[in-house]
Amino acid sequence: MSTARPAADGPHRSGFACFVGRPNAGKSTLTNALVGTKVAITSNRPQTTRHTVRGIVHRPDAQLVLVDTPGLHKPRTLLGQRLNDVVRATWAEVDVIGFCLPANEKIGPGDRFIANELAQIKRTPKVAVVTKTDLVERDGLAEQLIAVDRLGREAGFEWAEIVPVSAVSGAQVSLLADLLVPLLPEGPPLYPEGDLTDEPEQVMIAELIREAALEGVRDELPHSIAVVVEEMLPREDRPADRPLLDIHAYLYIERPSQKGIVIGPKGQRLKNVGTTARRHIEALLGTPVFLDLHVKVAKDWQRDPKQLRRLGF
Ligand SMILES: Nc1nc2c(ncn2[C@@H]2O[C@H](COP(=O)(O)OP(=O)(O)OP(=O)(O)O)[C@@H](O)[C@H]2O)c(=O)[nH]1
Ligand SMILES: [Mg+2]
Repeated sequence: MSTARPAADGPHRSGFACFVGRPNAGKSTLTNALVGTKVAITSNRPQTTRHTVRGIVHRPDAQLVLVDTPGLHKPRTLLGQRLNDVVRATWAEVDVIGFCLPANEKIGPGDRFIANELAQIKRTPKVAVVTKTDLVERDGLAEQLIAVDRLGREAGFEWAEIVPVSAVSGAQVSLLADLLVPLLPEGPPLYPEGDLTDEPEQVMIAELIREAALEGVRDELPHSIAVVVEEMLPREDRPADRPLLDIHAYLYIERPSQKGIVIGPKGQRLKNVGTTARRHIEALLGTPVFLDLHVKVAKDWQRDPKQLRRLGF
């Protein structure tokens, strides 16, 4: 089940590995753990990731580009369909597919559906990544590894590897990178040294705001939230040693009734979202930020092609 680490003087390898799996399987958390920094937002709400996010792992022997994808699910809206299309387009293009399956959840129809789809992509090696191993006992993990092995065989393919990992404890995370690298083609680095992602700054900022807004909201609301950064401008009349960046962003929801929930009593919730997001944005940019956040209704945007386009889907 394991491939030896290539010799340090072996060929340099570079390429793309995508993580796929059901919503909430731990794909983005694992991407961040491998890259060593937060490139993708995460939450305990399903369908957090809404576009592919590339995270880059630099090693002396290889450059491994991880492509985090939205969770594959039964679509209920046009947005859901678009997200699934993005996942399918991605796995057709990468060098390796990492199928993430949580150690603490029984394999279900959603997983079998994905496995059967993956079986169609014949040439691409498939690695089963059993995530969240910190949440299960040894016996439970052993059972899950056997079930995952069977899942592959029933779908008609052999896993190139089956790797249990915990992105939270860090267990086996670097082993996973060691196992993915030999599956990449030989080649020079694809991204400049030091680049950890190719996400535009504006997109990362919008994502950090959305992540803060997802915290603590319930039911369907997480799906209804979209964030767009409208403007980023250095504040004028500031001394060079005390810069301030003004960021104006809109938080979109789908119905007027959701406004009150997002804003909270006396605006307290929105204020907290702003404070949390600002701290993360300042850490990302390394500069003080004034975050101006407005809530707007974009009626039923998840089902409306025109609005989806405007929101970048
Ligand atoms: N205990 C534990 N929790 C984890 C681990 N990895 C992820 N989680 C949690 O699982 C939840 C989902 O994680 P995400 O990384 O956002 O999952 P995802 O697969 O990217 O989800 P979508 O983007 O919605 O498809 C979050 O609450 C994470 O903190 C892990 O290794 N251990
Ligand atoms: Mg995700």
